[in-house]
Formats: sequence, structure tokens, C-alpha cells
Amino acid sequence: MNYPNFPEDCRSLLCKYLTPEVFELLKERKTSHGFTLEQAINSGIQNIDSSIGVYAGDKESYTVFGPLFDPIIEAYHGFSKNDSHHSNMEPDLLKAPNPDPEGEFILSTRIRVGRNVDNMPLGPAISKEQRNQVETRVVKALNLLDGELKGKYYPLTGMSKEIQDMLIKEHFLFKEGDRFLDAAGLNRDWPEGRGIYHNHDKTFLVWVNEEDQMRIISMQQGGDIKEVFIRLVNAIKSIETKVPFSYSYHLGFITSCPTNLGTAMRASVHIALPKLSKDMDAFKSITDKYHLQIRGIHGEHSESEGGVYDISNRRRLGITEVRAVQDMYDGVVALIEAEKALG
Ligand code: ADP
Ligand code: CIR
Repeated sequence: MNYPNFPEDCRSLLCKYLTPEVFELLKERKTSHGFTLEQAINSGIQNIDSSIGVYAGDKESYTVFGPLFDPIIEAYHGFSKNDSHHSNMEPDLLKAPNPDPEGEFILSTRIRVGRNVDNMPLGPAISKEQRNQVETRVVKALNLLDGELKGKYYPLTGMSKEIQDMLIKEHFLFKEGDRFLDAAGLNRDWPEGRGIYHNHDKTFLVWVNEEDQMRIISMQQGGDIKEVFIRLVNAIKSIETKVPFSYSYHLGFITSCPTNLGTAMRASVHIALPKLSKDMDAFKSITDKYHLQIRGIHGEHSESEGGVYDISNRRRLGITEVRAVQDMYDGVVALIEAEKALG
């Protein structure tokens, strides 16, 4: 492979940090699962509009390709090579009374974490057999959950197109054919080994073998962020007694995309801000101040509809889970105040 020909207007962190020197240093390297630099950067090469552009094939990728991943991680999370990560999921520490008890602004709240199985390659480098083993192991653990978390696993193989499309439209299921994941090798052997577990009310869900081997999700209508957090923490604690998660003292929970490392947590609300969003500079000055990310209504790389946005914590590494949710909460309070001030 030769040094990629990045266009002038390329804005991804890959374009910024894959200098010819870094490329020369890493181009022959391989992890013990056989994952190469070419595979790690393919998504950003095929998708020049990527914001990041790299994926890891295994935990080792973060050290073997460290000269590329380290500056990307530092630029995204503000977390340097010498920092360490500490988990704290104690719900009592979260200060989050419902910021919108009248239900004027917040439509729904969702908090998810990514998790991968310890000692398995990540999705970009996993074999079909290993992926199927992961599914069997995870589903076995999920089937032991009880109380509010009790539910059923629905494999993607055999699911009708109507049900699949409905679950995607209602924000419960991952979409199919994402070009960023596709180029990262994450859609190989689709749909085999993939599926969704959920409880009866769809307030607790687990995506199996999408971008990460598990996406553990708690969600509900309205703005009771603490209730959503408590349900998620209970689920994470139950699942990890059955399936050990891939974890590093430096990087926290290991995920295939470096933006998800650490807590691997994205806490979001769908919130209607029709007035504030008419002035995107004012909107962004608040989201930047509170370390928030703005997404569209159908998730990453989608657009807003009717002034409703997906607002979530941007930082995930080097902060605790409680802090990640608090970032989102504090920012949402400020956004609601700004919307109200506009009359
Ligand atoms: P992820 O959060 O798993 O990284 P996406 O941004 O693709 O991935 O979002 C996944 C799905 O979750 C999308 O359908 C999105 O609309 C939905 N979603 C995210 N936040 C909320 C929320 N607060 N309420 C309802 N649905 C949400
Ligand atoms: C990209 O680089 O745009 C995609 N691979 C997605 C990166 C993750 N997005 C994010 O901002 N958390």
C-alpha cells in the first residue's frame, strides 16, 4: 500500500494525523489477529467525509498503531497517553432532576454503552465463527436477566423487512448498510450473528454484533434521565457477571471506534429546540461549552426534523460515567433556558 492521496478539503482526524512519517512507521505492522494499518484506515479512505476515519480490529490495535491512534484519541477526548481512566457508575452521584417535567421540550432519553467480549477480536477483525460464538454467549447471558430487564432475543436472520424497518424507524434498531461500518469490515457476513434483545416495553435493549459486540441501551419517553441511568447500570452489572468485558486500565472499555473508548457511553435526549436552532452559532456555542454533540433525529450522519435534535455527551474517555451523563444533563438545562428566553 502507498501513502493515501488525501484531497485538500479532507477534514478527518485520519487525514490530520496520518503523516507520511507515521504511515512509513506503521505500514508493515500487524496485530496478533492479523489486523493491518490498511484495514484500520480503510473507512476514512473510502469515506473522505469521515470525522474520524479509523477503527481498531482488537485491543492490541490501540498500541500497535499507537502513533496514529494516540493523537486521534487526544484530539477527540482531550485524553493523553499518560492519563488514566476510572469508572464510576454510582447513580446517587448524578444530580439530574427531570429538567422538563411538563414535557415541553424533551421527547425521549436514551443512554447506551458499547461493550466487547474479553479476549475476542473486535468486529473489524472477527471471523464468522467467532462472531457466532459471541452471539451465542451474549444471548445466553441475556436470557438469564429477570425483572424489568427480562426480554427476548430477535436475530436479524429471519426478521421480516417490515419489522426491521419499523424497529429502525422507531429508533430501537441499528440501521443496515452504514458505509462507514461497511468499509471498516463491520458488515461482513451480514445479517448472520446480528440481532436485538429487548424487554416488553422496549425500555431496555441490547444490539448484538453491530459496531460493537454489545450496545447495551436504556431508553424511555420524557426526560427522567436518572431513571434511564439506573436501569442501564443495573443491566451492565448483571451482564458483566456472565460475560467479561474487554477493558484496559489506560483506555477503559475497549470499542472498535476510538470515539467510544473509556465509558463507551452516549447519553442523549431527543429535544425540540425550534427557536434556538434558527441560530446555529448560538446553539453551537452552548453545545461546545458543555461538551455536547448535535446529531439528527435518526442517529449519526442523519438530519434534524422539525427542530428536534439528538443532543449527547461528546467526551467518553478520562471521565466517569456519572460525569458523561452530567455533561449531557447540564447542557440540556442550558439549552432549555436558552430556548425559553427566545419567547
Ligand atoms: P449510537 O447512539 O448507538 O451510537 P446512533 O447515533 O446511530 O447510534 O443512534 C442509534 C439510534 O438511537 C437511532 O435510531 C437514534 O435516533 C436513536 N436515538 C438516539 N438517542 C435517542 C433518544 N434520546 N431518544 C430516542 N431515540 C434515540
Ligand atoms: C466517522 O469517522 O465519521 C465515522 N467513522 C464515525 C465516527 C464516530 N463518530 C463520532 O463522532 N462519535
